[in-house]
This record gives sequence, structure tokens and C-alpha cells, in this order.
Amino acid sequence: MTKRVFSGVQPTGNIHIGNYLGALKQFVQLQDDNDCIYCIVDLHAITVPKDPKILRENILDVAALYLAVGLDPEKSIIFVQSDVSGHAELAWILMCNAYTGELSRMTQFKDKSRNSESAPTGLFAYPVLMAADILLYDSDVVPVGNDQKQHIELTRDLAIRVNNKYGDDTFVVPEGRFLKEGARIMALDDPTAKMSKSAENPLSRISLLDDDAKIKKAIMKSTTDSDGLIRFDLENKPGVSNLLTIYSVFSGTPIADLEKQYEGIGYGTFKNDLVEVTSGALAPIRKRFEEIRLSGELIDTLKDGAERANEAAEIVMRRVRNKFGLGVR
Ligand code: AQP
Repeated sequence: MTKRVFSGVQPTGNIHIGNYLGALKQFVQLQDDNDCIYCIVDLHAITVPKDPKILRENILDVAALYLAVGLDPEKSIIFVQSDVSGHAELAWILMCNAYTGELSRMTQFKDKSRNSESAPTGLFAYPVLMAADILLYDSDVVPVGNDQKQHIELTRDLAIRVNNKYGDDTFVVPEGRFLKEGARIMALDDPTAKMSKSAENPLSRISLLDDDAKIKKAIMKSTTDSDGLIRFDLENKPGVSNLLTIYSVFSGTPIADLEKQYEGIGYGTFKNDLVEVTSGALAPIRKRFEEIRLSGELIDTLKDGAERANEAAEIVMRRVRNKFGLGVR
């Protein structure tokens, strides 16, 4: 049966191989057999102040990357979150049903606010906006990286809570979809932290638009350990395990086969080969990105996507307003 799939990426620059291997790759796999809606979640990006000009460019970059990795606007709806006002409206309705206690337990809020009293309220409330993003389209499946598990749980809790109060048919309760490999790519300079767009050290990540020289530098300098064995062991060898995961998902070779292939071979050769594999995988994406970004068709694709997304969102919003007794139209 065709499922409704929804996910999004923040236009916060530096889209990296973690975003690609944990999320974007799934987006592409799912679009042939499902009803997919993929969003560029710009309202999430402003939880931390952004330069408006840079934000606009970042939005177009993510849109071009969506297409460059293989999303097809004929198969998937691709649009910008703030072009569909239902996201903000539903977020408010859900906020009135979310508890401050559950939001203050969100690990991302704790990490990013660092207990500061001047942390923006948006940083506190954005998991509810994310729940609204998902519930607004009656989504069944949400392909994301592992770091989003807590947010998916909150989305399910809110949907169930509202359904219990206002009727079971108010919201579809969605499921997260996490890959076995690639769901959590770690930082190259610190394999105990996840690879992130906002980390200060650019060598901590490989961005999808990095050139070959930067890819090489980041991989060759990546943190490993001193025993020289190429073996997957998350606890004792997080750096090597992370590199093996990246190698495996980009090359399609199972990790066990890579371990055999590199038995008795040092980290230097292994890293050099990983540079080749990674550069080889990213070069065509980079090329397509440049063509799409210059093509001038991007805005029309996004406008068309927003129209289609808005139609789908209005079906749910009419139902929700009705359930809550809002409005008179
Ligand atoms: N390291 C990662 N490994 C696997 N998946 C990842 N994702 C993020 N980091 C990794 C997944 O990418 C999708 C889009 O992420 P996002 O744009 O919503 O932002 P994020 O999760 O906050 O990503 P970053 O890169 O860590 O950004 P900053 O530094 O701004 O916080 C999501 O599905 C996410 O799970």
C-alpha cells in the first residue's frame, strides 16, 4: 500500500554526508513507491538568528541538492516550509497540547540552550513545529537520522494525546524510519560526537559540495586510534568504525568484507581508498548541483511544490480546525 512519507532538512548550510547517508538517501529510495513530501524547513533555521540573504541562498542550495541527489519533482513534492502557512498554525495548536516538562527534556534543547535564560523560545518549542510538519500531511513514515528519535517520539505522543481528546481520526500516528547503516555518521575529528553542520571545525565533516582536496584533508586527518587494526568496534574503535560505515554505504560493500579486504593493511592505505570512494560518490552530485543551481528553474519547482503541499495541508487543517472548534469558515 502506498504510504505518505514526509521529511525535511534545515537550510543551515554545509549539508554533509551525515545528512545524506542518514536522510537524503532514504528520501530518494522511498519516492518510487510512496507518496513523498520533502520540505526545506526554513522556519527551523531561524531558531538561531540568520542573515536573511544567506538564509535565502541556503534554501536554494538545499533545493538544488535535493534534486542533485536524485529527488524528482514529478514523483515527490518539494517545497519550502514557510510557503505553507499550515505549519505555523498547526504548531500553535500542538503547542497548546504539549507540556513544558517534556520539551525541557529534549536533548537538543539542553545542548543548544546551555541553560541560558536568553535562549530563544523557538529553540525550546521547535520540536513541536517539527511535530506539526509531520502531522500536517497525515504522514505514515518519517525517514530521518537517529538524532531525531526523540522528536519522532514526541510527535507520536502529541498525536496520540490529541486523538484521545478530540477523536482518533484527528491525526495519523507516524513511524520514524531509521537506516541500519548511516543513521548516525560521527564527526571525523571526534567520533564520539555526531557529524554536524554547525560544528566549528570544517574538517569534522565532509560537506556534499566539498572539493576533492577538502575531502582528502578531512579523511586523512580523521581521528582513529593507535592499534592499527581495521575492525568495526563502536565502543573501542569509534573512529575506524565510523570510517568503515562511510566506506560501506558509499561503496555498497558490507563492513565484514571491508574488514577482510583490509586485514593486515595500515590506516594510510585504508584512508586513501576511502578518499577515492567518497570523492567518486560526491563528484556527480556536485556537478548536478552546479547545473541545477544555475538553471533558473528551481524557484518554479518550489512554487509548484508549495501549491501541491498547501492543498494536502489544507485537507488536514480543515479537519483539525473543525475538531478544535476553531474559525467559522
Ligand atoms: N551525523 C548524522 N548522521 C546521520 N544523519 C544525520 N542527520 C543529521 N546529522 C546526521 C539527519 O539529517 C537530516 C537533516 O538534518 P537537519 O537539517 O534537520 O539538521 P540536524 O539534525 O540538526 O543536522 P546537523 O547537521 O546536526 O545540523 P546542526 O549542526 O545545525 O544541528 C535529519 O533527518 C537528521 O536526522
